Order: sequence, then structure tokens, then C-alpha cells
Amino acid sequence: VNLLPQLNNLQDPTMTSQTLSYKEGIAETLDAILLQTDNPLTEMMRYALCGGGKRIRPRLTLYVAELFGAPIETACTPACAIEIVHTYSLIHDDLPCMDDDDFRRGLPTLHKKFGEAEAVLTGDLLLTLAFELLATAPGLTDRQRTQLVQVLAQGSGGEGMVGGQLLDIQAKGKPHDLAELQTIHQKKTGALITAAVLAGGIVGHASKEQLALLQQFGQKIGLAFQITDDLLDKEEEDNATYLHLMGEEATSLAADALLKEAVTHLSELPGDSSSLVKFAHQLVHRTV
Ligand code: GRG
Repeated sequence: VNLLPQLNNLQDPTMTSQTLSYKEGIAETLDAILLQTDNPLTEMMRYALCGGGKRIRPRLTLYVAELFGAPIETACTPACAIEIVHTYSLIHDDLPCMDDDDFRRGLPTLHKKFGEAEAVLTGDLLLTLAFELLATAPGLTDRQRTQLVQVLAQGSGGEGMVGGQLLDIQAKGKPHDLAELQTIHQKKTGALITAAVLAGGIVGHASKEQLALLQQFGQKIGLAFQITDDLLDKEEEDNATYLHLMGEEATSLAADALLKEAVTHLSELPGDSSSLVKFAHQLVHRTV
């Protein structure tokens, strides 16, 4: 599929962060992407992609791109590619062979609604689509596209999300210490969040040194996000959470400390990071 014509329509100079909220920009781009994919799995991809996620990863990409003064419309496709990978991971995570969940975001999981084989294939297709989108993203140089492919592969692959998911599965039921739990979280959740942050930097032509600072920010905010997830998931009978290992107060303090450390890395970057800092606070202090 050639996604370029449709996505180029989004390169409207009047579409600034003032006139279009980031969540709307992401929704519009995802819609444009789905309109360009016409195959038997499109309905399933739409069900999974448009079911009401918080969109935290693509919003991080847009906030970082904004910090570097990049046109937001050039960040929309990479941001959505990351959301698409996140969506595939949730579909596969819900399958009977993994977490075996019947509901996600208040709706039947994809395999409950459409069948298990369909859910596996929808996940596979989303993962493939994400990389096609990066390879053809409008308004970027070939070098930027290659860097984006590399960053997303690292965040979602064996050293990132997939590797973290395997470690998590292998550790289930066994009591593990904080160091092991942290490694799992950093890979399973933190790596894709870090990729989202780095993607914004790549779109904004960040230097190597600036990307290193963004990576530090991403890793810390990713871990803080997951720690908050543990805090919000108190009912979960999982004995491998921060809450179980450290107690509620210490867990909450750990999330705050990571947030504080994360934003110090942003102060070393040029530009006004106040919107990104505000968003980072929202992520860590969220209630859902
Ligand atoms: C199957 C390869 C593979 C990986 C699965 C993401 C993941 C890895 C599993 C989901 C289970 C889980 C609770 C992971 C912790 C990360 C997390 C909090 C995911 C949910 O992300 P949100 O809160 O979800 O951003 P929404 O619904 O807002 O998109």
C-alpha cells in the first residue's frame, strides 16, 4: 500500500499543536492509515486500534518532537507506528497462551470477539505495518527513517518488549527480587516507551548527545510509568510487583524519585520542556 498521498493530506500548515490536540492528531493519522489498508484484517485492526487507549507512547513522541521544534505532522506517522506496535503487543498478551484475558479497555479482547487465529494474525499484521509506516514516513530523510526503524526494532525486540515478556513469563510464580523485577519492567514496558521518546528526538534532528539524554529520560519515565501501573493494580494477585516487594509508600516514593530524575535530563536540552515535563507528571500521577 502506498500510504504517502493520504498521509500527506495531514501536512496541513494550519494543523498546529494549538488547533489540533495531540490525541486528535494521533486518531486522525491512525484513521488515515486504516483507510489505506484494505484487507480482511482491517476491521480487526480498527477494533484494536480505536478502542480507547491512553496513547501515552505516541503523545510522548509528539511532545519530544515539539521540544526540538519539529513540525508535529512529521512526527505523527512515527508516533502512530509506535502505538501500532503497542497495540499488537496487547492483542498477543491477551491470548490464552499468555495472560488469557477476556476483556481489555472494557470490551471483549480481540480473540474473544474475532477468534484466536485472527488475533494472532492481526498482531502480526500490525507489527509489519508499523515498520512499513516508518520506511515510508512522509517529511523525513532516509537517514531519519532508518534510525526510526532501528529504534523501534530495539525497543520492541529481543532486548526490549519481546525479551521482557519472555522474562516475565519465565519468572511467573517465582518470587523475584527488585533487581529482576526492574529488568523485566525496563524491557517489557520501558523499552517501547524509550523508543517513543527517541523517535521524537530523531524526528527533531537531535544530536547523539541529545539522544543519550532522551534515552535516560525515557528509561526513567518508562519505569516510573510501570511502577504506577503496579500501584493502580493493587487488586492483582501477582506477588511479583513493586507493591508486593516494597509496600505502597516506598513504591510511591520510588515512582516520584524516578520522575524527578527523569526530568533533570530534560533540563540539559535546549528548548522549553515544560509541556513534556507536565505530561511526564501526568503519566506518573495518573489514576487509570
Ligand atoms: C506479547 C510481545 C508481547 C508483549 C506484551 C505490553 C505487554 C508486553 C503486555 C501487556 C501487559 C502489561 C500490563 C504490561 C505492562 C505495560 C502496560 C502498563 C501496558 C498497558 O499500557 P497502557 O496503560 O495501555 O499504555 P492503553 O490501554 O492506555 O493503551
